[in-house]
Amino acid sequence: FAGKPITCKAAVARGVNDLRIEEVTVAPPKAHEVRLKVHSNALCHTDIYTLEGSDPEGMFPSILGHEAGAVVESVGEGVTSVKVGDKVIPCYTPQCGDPDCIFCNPPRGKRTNLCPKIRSTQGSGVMPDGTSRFTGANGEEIKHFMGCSTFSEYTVVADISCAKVSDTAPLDTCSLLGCGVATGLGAVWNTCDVEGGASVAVFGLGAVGLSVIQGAKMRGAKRIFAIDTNPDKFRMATELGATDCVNPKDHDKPIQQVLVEMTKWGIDYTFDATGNTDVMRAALESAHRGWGESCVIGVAAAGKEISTRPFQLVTGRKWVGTAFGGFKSRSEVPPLIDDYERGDLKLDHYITHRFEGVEGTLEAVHALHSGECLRAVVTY
Ligand code: NAD
Ligand code: AHE
Ligand code: ZN
Ligand code: ZN
Repeated sequence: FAGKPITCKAAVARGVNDLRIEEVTVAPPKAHEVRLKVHSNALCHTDIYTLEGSDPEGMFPSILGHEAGAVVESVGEGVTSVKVGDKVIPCYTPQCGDPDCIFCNPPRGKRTNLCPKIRSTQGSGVMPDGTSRFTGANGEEIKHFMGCSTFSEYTVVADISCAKVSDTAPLDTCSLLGCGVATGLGAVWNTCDVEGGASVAVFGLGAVGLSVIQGAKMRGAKRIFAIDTNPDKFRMATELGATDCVNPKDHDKPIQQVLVEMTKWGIDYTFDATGNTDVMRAALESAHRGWGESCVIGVAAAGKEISTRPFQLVTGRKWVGTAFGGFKSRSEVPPLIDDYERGDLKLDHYITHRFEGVEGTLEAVHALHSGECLRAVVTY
């Protein structure tokens, strides 16, 4: 197929909550682009958030999906970082590595993964040259999403978005590291750099929140609070290392008051993994007087804003946030799958549901809505 368009199946988001399995045509990759055969896709809450119409950058028709394991089918001119047959994780946060990119290079770029090289076109649903590689059955343009669009048997991404992994890496497990699980681990390890002995609280126990717990336990955090309104999430949280499970519905006081009373002065590091702005406030206000740090991971719906009394910051709390857990995608994600292959990083417990074929994407959406699902992996 190299150099020629490919017709394949994709789950196309036609409008709010309107996901349809359709035939699409995927054009060959242009310069510095890579066409991928998607092997497995895990569903992240952010895909649902966009499908539900909550994303200010959301567009229809588009091909969503951004947690995947894939194989390089063909490459465009000038691509040297990957070759046909390589296994890759498409990453919505690219890493251009250009010598003049102040985000990719030291001194200050050492502290961030927010390479802006293709961010504006990515947010507009097109490739860096301003056009789409997807065409629908009626010849209409279909937009890309988050630089990945992995709800499709084939997709085209920028070469700087492809993290090449080992030839032995299992592509279904790789999908988890394309977003949610890498984000939770990185929020703890990179963004907050949690130290051994610290106390940690996580609000929201989906795959993102649970990977915060896993990362905190691996760092040697002593007390780990797991907070969710769905008590079914507490079993896995405890298995991963949570010491205290708290359901806000069991209390008639604000949850931040409950947590501060349990600890006297609050918790060293708190994380929001719900996307609810009231919960973000509760997480900040549960942080320790004098030094507590609260990290926003959750993505809030369009128009939502966060607030607190400035006194909360005056008295030493910090409010921070993370994108993709601060991981520089191409250099720092592949070692995570190496850790998995060596048995040093457990990941299998996040896959609670499996479906076959692009059609399985519809079932995956139902599963994530059900509250019983951490990650539903669809293998094409
Ligand atoms: P999920 O839907 O699987 O999990 C969310 C959890 O939050 C559920 O267990 C739910 O019961 C719980 N919850 C909902 N309301 C709550 C409340 N008021 N109090 C306590 N718990 C509550 O979602 P996920 O895939 O784990 O993603 C979590 C969030 O992180 C989403 O907002 C997603 O968009 C975002 N996200 C951000 C990044 C990033 O880089 N910043 C990356 C991945 C996901
Ligand atoms: N499009 C939204 C913002 C969405 C958002 O914040 N996305 C997270 C990743 S969620 C992954 O599941 C993120 O990392 N954002 C950084 C970026 O550059 O997009 C909006 O508000 O417009
Ligand atoms: Zn860069
Ligand atoms: Zn995601």
